[in-house]
Amino acid sequence: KFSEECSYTGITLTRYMIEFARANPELAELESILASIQTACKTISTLVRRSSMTGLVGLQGGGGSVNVQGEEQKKLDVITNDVLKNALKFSGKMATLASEEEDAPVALDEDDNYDAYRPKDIVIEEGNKYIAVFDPLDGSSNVDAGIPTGTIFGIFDEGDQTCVVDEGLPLTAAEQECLASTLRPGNALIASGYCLYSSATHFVFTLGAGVQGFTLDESNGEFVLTHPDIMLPPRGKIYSLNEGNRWAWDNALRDYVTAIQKGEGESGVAYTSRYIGSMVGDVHRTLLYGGIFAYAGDKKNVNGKLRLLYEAAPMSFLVEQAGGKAVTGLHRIMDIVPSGVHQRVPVIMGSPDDVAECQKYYTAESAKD
Ligand code: P6P
Repeated sequence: KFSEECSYTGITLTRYMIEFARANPELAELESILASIQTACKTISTLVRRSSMTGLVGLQGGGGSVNVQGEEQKKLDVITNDVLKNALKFSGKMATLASEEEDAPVALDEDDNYDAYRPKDIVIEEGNKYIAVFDPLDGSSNVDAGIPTGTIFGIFDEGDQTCVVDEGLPLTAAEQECLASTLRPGNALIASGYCLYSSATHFVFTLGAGVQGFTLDESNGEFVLTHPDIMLPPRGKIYSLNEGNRWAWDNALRDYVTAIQKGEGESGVAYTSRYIGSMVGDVHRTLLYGGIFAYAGDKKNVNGKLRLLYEAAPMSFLVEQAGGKAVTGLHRIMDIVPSGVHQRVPVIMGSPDDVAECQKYYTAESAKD
C-alpha cells in the first residue's frame, strides 16, 4: 500500500522513532536501538552493493570457514555480523546478542568486549536490558549473483538474567531455569524487522502496533516512510516455496500446493509461483502482494531449514502485525519456546485466508494419525 503523500513528506525513520519514544516513554530506549540497527543496515547495504568491486564476494578465508550451522561462511557473513554487533554495542542498551554466525549468545564483558559468557560472569551494565537476535545477512550465498538479501532482527526485553549453556551437554538445574529466561518465544518480542538489499534498500519493522516500511533515500542517506501501515490482503495469488523439495513434502503440503496450482483451491484461482531463495525478499513480496511463503518440514528435514529464534519468530511477528498468519503447519510459530539458539522450525506464513486454507490440509492429515 503506497501513499504518495507519505513518500514525499519526508517522514524519516529517525523522526518516526523520536515521535514513538515521546509517545511511549517506557520504550524510549528502543529509539537508540533502532538507530543502531538502521545505521548498521545502511553500512551493510553499501557493503553488499559494492561487494563485487571490493572483493567481498566468495568464501571467508578462501573457504573452509564454517559456522555453527555447518555452512561455509561468506566473507560478508563475517563482516556484516561484526557490523551489527558493534552497532548494537554502541547503543549501550544490549545485554545479550544471538546471531546465526555465533555459536552461542554473547554478552559484553567488564572490558566492554564481546565474549561468550556463563551465568556467573555476566556483566549487565546499568541500562543494558535488551536481547537482540539476528541473521546479519540472510541469503548471503545470493550476493555474488546479485540476488536480493537481507538482515533480520528481533528485540526481546531482558529477563531477570541471561545465560548460555553448552548445548549437547546435560543441563544443570540452574541452566535449565536460566535458559528458560533467555530463549524466548516470538510472543515475547517487543520489536522485529528486516532490511532488504534489493532494487532499493527497504527497512520494514514493527514495534507491536502495526508494520511500517521505509526506503533508503540514497541522496541524503535517510530511510523515508514509503509503506505506512502495511496490511496483507486476506488472500493472494502467489505461492513461494522451493519446488525442488516436492518429492520430500508431506502429503498435506503436496495436496495443498497441487490444489492451488490447478485452481482447485478455495479461491478457484490458479496461483503463480515466485521464489528467489532469499527469505527477506520472498517475505517482503508476500507482505506487499499477498499469498503464501513456506519452508515447511519434509521427509528430508522434518523441521525445515529456517531458524526459529532469529528468522521465523521475528518474521512471524511482522506478518501477524500486518494481519497475516504464521504457523508450522499445526502450530502458531509465535507460541513456540526455543529449546536451542539455532533450532529450526517449519514455516508457513502470509495472507490469513491462504495460510488458514493450507492449515486445513495439515489438520486433516494429522487427524488420520
Ligand atoms: P533453499 C537462505 O539460505 C535461506 O536461509 C533463506 O533466506 C531462504 O528462504 C532459504 O534459505 C532458501 O533455501 O533450500 O530453497 O535454497
